[in-house]
Amino acid sequence: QNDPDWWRGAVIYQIYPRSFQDSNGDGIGDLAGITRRLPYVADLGVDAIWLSPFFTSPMKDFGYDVSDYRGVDPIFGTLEDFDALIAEAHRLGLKVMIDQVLSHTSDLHPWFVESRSSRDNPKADWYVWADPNPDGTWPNNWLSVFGGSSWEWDTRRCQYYLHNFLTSQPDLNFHHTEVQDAILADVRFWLERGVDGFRLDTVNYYFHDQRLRSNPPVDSTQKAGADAPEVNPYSFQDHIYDKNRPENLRFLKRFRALLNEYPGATAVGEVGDSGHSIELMAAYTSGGDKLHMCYTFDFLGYGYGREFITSTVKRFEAGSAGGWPCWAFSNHDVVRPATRFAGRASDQKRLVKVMGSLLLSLRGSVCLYQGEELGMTEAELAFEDLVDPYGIRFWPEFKGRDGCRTPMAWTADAVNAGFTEGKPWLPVPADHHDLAVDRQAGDENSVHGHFRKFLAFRKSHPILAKGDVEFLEAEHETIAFIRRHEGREMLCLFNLSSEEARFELSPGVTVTPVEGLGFAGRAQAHTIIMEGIDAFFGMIEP
Ligand code: TEU
Ligand code: CA
Repeated sequence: QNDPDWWRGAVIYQIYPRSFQDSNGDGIGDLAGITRRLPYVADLGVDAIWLSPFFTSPMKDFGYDVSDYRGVDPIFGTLEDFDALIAEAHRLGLKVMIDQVLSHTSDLHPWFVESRSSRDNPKADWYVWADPNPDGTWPNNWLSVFGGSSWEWDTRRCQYYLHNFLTSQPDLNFHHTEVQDAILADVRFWLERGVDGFRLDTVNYYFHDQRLRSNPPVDSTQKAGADAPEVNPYSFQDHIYDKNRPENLRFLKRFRALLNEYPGATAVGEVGDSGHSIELMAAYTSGGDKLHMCYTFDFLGYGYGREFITSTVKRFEAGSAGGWPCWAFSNHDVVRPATRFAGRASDQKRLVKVMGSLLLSLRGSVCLYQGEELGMTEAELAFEDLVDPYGIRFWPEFKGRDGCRTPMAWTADAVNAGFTEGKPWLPVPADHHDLAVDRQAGDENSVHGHFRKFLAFRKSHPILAKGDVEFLEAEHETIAFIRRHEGREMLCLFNLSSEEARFELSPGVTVTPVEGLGFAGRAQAHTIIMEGIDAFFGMIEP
């Protein structure tokens, strides 16, 4: 239980507090609701939870705009509720990781209020301020992820300030040592309260280029092909200057030194959109003196075919220099994988099981997002239902993030599927009732039953989390690899096509199939035969 290395290979269950469980009928999930549902999470067989932000916030970006890093927003409860949540999680054997949104604050954070009050106050340089160009225009061409220039004019200082996201999310100036000190003091506050680790929001955005050089336009021929339509002009720039600074490695060492004072405390960094995200993930996690783990958006987009997945993992393995990945297919920012991978196809459930097993078979740690274990689909919302400013801005080409943030479905026959007795902040889609926990739990063949079974399998086979990986040639859309750990070898095959697939074992190799995982893949002499959308796991005889 007190293994300081618990995070290596851990499965982390992400909870989006607004949408998990409402306890007081106001239609918004809260900490007390989460605490009530923790036995369900523990029963699933994950190692840790990661809570998306519950801190004091004007909620312009639903908590990713923090105005007090040490406070619990009254919508979600109190600090006492948080203490109770940690106590219950620990009683159930779950670690608790919390989100830290350090790259930017809310514009209502007292630091920013002070910083914008004049050009010479003590916090004048805590944010990134710049004079206009001589012709009055923006200091450079940097763009905000959420649309438009990343510079916003401030009428009091008569200067621009930097924001990589909403204008109400001003970017902190990490080049300033006092800023680093203040942030680390706030992080320590939560370590003292007993959290086991952090998810670091947009960890590659901490530092900006102090020379404020304009970004080069992206060479569109270099862009990964299989992605959503590029309606967001942000992706037409190669953001090599406005983030991803080498200074970050020094800061991450400071951050790690703080965590090292609390044995077992761990960090997973979110490497946000970047043309070099796998390389950054390797750089941030290598050497054992920076972050424990990172995840990128590589597997959170539309690419999921054989070539894409193998090449991404290989790229990390080749450049990782001892770093540790954390893989994810789902989170509160992207289209739910059941819909992304399978659309409304009839074999959606099979594909969700095969892809879930693939995710849990990759070397590294894993983040699962609430509802992923139910095969929850992306909610189809009307424009009137949207609340995400990102979705509202880019509608209709891009529908934003509300579709993956609708409430968790607990009870099929209850109003709002048991999430709230009030009016939910986002609607519960009618077809989610069928996916509710009470419909699936106890049924081995349900998506939930499969995840539960596979999580137990992974736990009893550390080879899956920790072993080395070697990819093998295979026909069509079969992903094939061998995992090796402490003298044992496991063959893992995933047929992502809807056609039957065969895999020939090398001469002299024999495998003992792993039974009971619910797949149809089987061994016939030297041939493994899989049905369409299927998998096979076998221990290789020494
Ligand atoms: O997301 C960072 C990130 O890269 C996102 O901009 C992502 O590309 C976008 O949501 C489109 O899918 C983190 C948080 O996960 C997100 O919820 C916040 O809005 C964002 O940071 C700003 O804090
Ligand atoms: Ca509530």
